Amino acid sequence: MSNQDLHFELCGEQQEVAVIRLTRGAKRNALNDGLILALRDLFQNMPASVRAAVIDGEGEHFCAGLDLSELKDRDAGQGLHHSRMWHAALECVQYGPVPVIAVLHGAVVGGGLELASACHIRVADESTFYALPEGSRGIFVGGGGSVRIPRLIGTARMTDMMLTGRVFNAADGERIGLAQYLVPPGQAFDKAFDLAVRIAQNAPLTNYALTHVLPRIAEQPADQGFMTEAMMAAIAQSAPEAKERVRAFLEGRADKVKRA
Ligand code: 1HE
Repeated sequence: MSNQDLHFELCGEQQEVAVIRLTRGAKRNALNDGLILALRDLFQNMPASVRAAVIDGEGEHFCAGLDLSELKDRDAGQGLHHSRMWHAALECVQYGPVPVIAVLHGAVVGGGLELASACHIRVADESTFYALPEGSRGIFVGGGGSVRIPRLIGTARMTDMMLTGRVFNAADGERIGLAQYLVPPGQAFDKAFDLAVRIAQNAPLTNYALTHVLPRIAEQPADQGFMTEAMMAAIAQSAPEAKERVRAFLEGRADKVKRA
């Protein structure tokens, strides 16, 4: 992967955390085709040491969404394929090799919210604001937002955001489910990184179950979901690592659950 607008770094004691940063701050990290393809390539070629990833944006804003300067010359067929390209890339984020944490600050708008929605955890600082300006630009979401965002906040709220241009601030964003964590300004990266280090310590099969199997169970009718759950549970518990972790608890070598 080489793209001047995307920075990649391996961090953590065992290089287990990938830190990915959009570095197109001058354009508010607007996502052009090159950047979307670079994100796809990066998640398809993640080094084997990586157990969790963090996505951040340079400057005052996480991401201003689609690079609107590339929109103007496309016909309908090209638009269809362009949207499908975003789908393929964000699918690589959501169903990639590791859990991904988005570090949100400033604008998280349009395709920026679509990218954030493809991540598994969103940590926002108090400067964050969320919008879907597609409605006022005369276009529609095309990066999977109509599928993923209603699953986070409900169809009615997304409809409102697009029909009226409603902007949610950081506190309201956390309240309605756009972010799972809300922290003071400037602290989202550190919080996300700590979470990534923690997640990286889980059994890889458990993380796989959570990122690849749980969302599918959530889409299944209950009867099928129970069956998929039982099969995943059986696979997870049969791994030697699971047996060792359970033994460690029973022998007093593992942490208890502590009060929040
Ligand atoms: C851009 C983009 C962009 C900024 N495409 N160039 N997204 C939007 O409709 C959001 C459009 N952007 C904004 O509303 C604002 O830029 C922000 C609130 C994000 C930031 O405001 P601010 O005052 O900090 O920055 P700015 O002065 O508006 O922008 C700085 C530069 O970035 C400027 O370029 P310059 O050459 O004049 O310096 C802007 O033109 C440029 N810039 N945002 C291109 N989005 C898969 S479908 C998804 C569909 C969508 O995402 S639609 C929503 C698009």
